[in-house]
Amino acid sequence: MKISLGGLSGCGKTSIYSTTLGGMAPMEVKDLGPTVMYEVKSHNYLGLQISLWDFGGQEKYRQSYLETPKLLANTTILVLVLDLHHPEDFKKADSYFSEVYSAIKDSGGDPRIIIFYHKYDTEEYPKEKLEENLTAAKELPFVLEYQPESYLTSIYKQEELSEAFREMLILDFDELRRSVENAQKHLMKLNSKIIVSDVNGNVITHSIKGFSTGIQLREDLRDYILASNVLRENFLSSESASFSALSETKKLNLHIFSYVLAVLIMVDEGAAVDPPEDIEALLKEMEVFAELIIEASGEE
Ligand SMILES: Nc1nc2c(ncn2[C@@H]2O[C@H](COP(=O)(O)OP(=O)(O)OP(=O)(O)O)[C@@H](O)[C@H]2O)c(=O)[nH]1
Ligand SMILES: [Mg+2]
Repeated sequence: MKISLGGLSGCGKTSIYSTTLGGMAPMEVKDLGPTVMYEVKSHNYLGLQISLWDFGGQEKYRQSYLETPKLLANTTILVLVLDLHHPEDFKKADSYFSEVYSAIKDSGGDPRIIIFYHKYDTEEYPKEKLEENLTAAKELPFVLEYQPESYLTSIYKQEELSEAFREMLILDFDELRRSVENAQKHLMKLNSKIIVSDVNGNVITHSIKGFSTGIQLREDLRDYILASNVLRENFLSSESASFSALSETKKLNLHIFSYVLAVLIMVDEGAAVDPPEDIEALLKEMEVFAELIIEASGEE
């Protein structure tokens, strides 16, 4: 799956990548330089092989890759980023969006188009103006013509940004999407702190308030999953396995399903305990989810 990120220079593409799949904090991306030509990053998310192409937005680079159509060819999802803090550039962005899309179409591609109305935050920007710009953005000729799926994004709203990213990645996989929705429904009913991730530590959904570190799981938890997964492979030689860690005040249960999916359940001492049958129902559902993930990565 090839995702191409396009937009004018400074609109925030590299920042979006860096704070989601790249695992960086928003404060760390303040001084990024402009991207030279383009950069390609590879990721495995839910068993899907994703290559993310971040196309530099400076004029000299835009011209040069638009004249080299094979760079944009085979794009599955075209993510166009529009900077809501710079309405004076909307017209220019609009023509660029059309050019990029046409270049992909001309090379035989038929990508899904997604627009990120970006910098949807009032960091150094007045609220009224932001809303006014958003209204104007939705009237741009490219948007009216193609009516793309859209998200309001900001690197300072990590939870929403990750959610948008996650949703986008599985938009074309109906069964995976349904499984994620089912997991979310279960999580809403449970008291335990639960994180569903893939075994690489990409968070799929969770029920922990204030937990928002982009798409990647916190490093210590990721290490725990990786270590347990190695145990599963080396000692248990089974597709699925469960692990527990216990301290005086905390209990951590990890369930790994079919190599690919991890469910972490954390219970603090004194917290309300969930009925075992409800946890069991979630785990059953996730077992099916894991099988669907394997099927989907085979179809890719
Ligand atoms: N307020 C605000 N600033 C942002 C946001 N995202 C990015 N920025 C800032 O925008 C500036 C430019 O970001 P980049 O990610 O380098 O922009 P780019 O689209 O990759 O630019 P090129 O590589 O030249 O195409 C940086 O100073 C970021 O800190 C956001 O959501 N809100
Ligand atoms: Mg960049």
